[in-house]
Amino acid sequence: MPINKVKVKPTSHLHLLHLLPILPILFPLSQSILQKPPPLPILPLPSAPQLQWQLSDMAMFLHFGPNTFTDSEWGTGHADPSVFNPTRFNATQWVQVAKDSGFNRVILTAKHHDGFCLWPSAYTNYSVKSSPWRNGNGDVVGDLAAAASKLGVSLGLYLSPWDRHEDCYGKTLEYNEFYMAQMTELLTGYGEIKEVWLDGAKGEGAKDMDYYFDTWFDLIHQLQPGAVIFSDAGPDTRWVGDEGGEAGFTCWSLFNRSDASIGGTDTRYSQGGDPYGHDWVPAECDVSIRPGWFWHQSEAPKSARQLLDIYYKSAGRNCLLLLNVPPNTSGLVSSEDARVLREFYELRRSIFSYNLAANSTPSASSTRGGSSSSRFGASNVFSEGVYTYWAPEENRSNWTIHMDLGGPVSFNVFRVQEPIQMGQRIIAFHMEVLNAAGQWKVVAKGTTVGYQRLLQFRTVQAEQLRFVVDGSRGDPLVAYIGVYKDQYLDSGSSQRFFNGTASQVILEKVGCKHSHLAAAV
Ligand code: FUL
Repeated sequence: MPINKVKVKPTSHLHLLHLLPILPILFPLSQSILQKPPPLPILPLPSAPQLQWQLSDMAMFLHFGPNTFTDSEWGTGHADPSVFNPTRFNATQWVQVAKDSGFNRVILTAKHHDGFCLWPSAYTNYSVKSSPWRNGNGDVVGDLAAAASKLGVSLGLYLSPWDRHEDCYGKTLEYNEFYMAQMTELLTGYGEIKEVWLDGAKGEGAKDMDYYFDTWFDLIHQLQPGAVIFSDAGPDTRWVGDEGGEAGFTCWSLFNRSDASIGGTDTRYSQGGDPYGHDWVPAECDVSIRPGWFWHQSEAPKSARQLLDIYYKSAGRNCLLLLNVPPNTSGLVSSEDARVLREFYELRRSIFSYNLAANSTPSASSTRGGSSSSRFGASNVFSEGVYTYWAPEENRSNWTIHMDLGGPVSFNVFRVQEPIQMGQRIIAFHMEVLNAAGQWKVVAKGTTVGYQRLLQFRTVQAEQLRFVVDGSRGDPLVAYIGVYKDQYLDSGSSQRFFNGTASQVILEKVGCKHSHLAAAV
């Protein structure tokens, strides 16, 4: 191919010399228009599926199977498949209820401990194909996958390791092959699966055997690279350690997987995570809307207010809230549950859709790249999402964001978020307001932030507020700050408001103030 040569007339550069004195006038900003790059992230960091999972905020758990019909929680594994016969089964209704109440992820018990499969597995007859439902031609997993995909909701599946039905349970090699074959059916036959839930429960006296967890994890990640794997010990999300939907007041996504085991949870370690952890394994808080995980005629759902309290203690403490809503014997989410979920949605909307600080102009103790830099400026804390954030100048010891609210504002909830894609950094913080006597008064103290921290307190009226970071693993970054009025917050005990944990204790435990742990770990 011919190359076009362009002839350049040789010129002397000497004639440009006369421009030298006016160069600063011609290009006055040549230095300052260069952007300061973002700071280095601090390890460990979330993977893309972990980030996507965390941004979901909540997921809906669906416990459904023979237990629904036998009024039990842990089926023996010997219930006759003929009991499974939901007369008005409609997976679209389940997903619609989830979507209408603000959930964009659902997780189904494809197989619970009783071993009954809600899809027609080729490896057992103990499944929907032996039931009278749709003459044995139904597939709950298939219907749910289709409904979720149609309504744009993500799907997760629970496949219980403990199987009380299958004869091969207890024979290590045989059962691991059987389990992985079932997992393969689920992860290759139903489109994209976003979460695989591995329950560590196993009843006393159950046959002894080894689960080949590492092999399972590799298989799952091979077949569904976008899925997170949940278990007591990760690898991608960890059980919070209780079934009340409550995370620790301090809750790190950092964790040492090698210090945890599946089926042998150390509740305190799981609830709080580990500021020195080398793995990113955020916590998931599972809780049921009703006393049981499966639907029982005699049980009623919690109130919307109770669900909101759970939300504060789970999604408000850097976790994902996994709320179980069990379909009933007709195969539908009960109307009482749907009503409570709708009220729960309205409560959240009425509180969180209006950030009462958003009209103020925030200023910060320092800004990365200088105070004129909007890239890392304090006003970023009002833009939704984690990808815009305030960053301070390096090596400062004061990290404060000040807000003039422009007039008296009453609020009783504080929300703060970190850009977790950059690592979890904040160890402790407080929020204070200027009182009528011109003194700063601490209203709320908190420890970890992570994806989202919500704090409740008695209503204060203030014109000015300050968010102060008291300790951090590195320069703290703040993605969002909001103050809200929760009209429904009754005047509970002080225990409820400050949650009983002094952030000073945490700082001492972690062993630093304004520390830069990152360098140390
Ligand atoms: C537990 C199980 O034993 C319960 O039945 C339920 O599935 C819950 C979510 O996890 O470990």
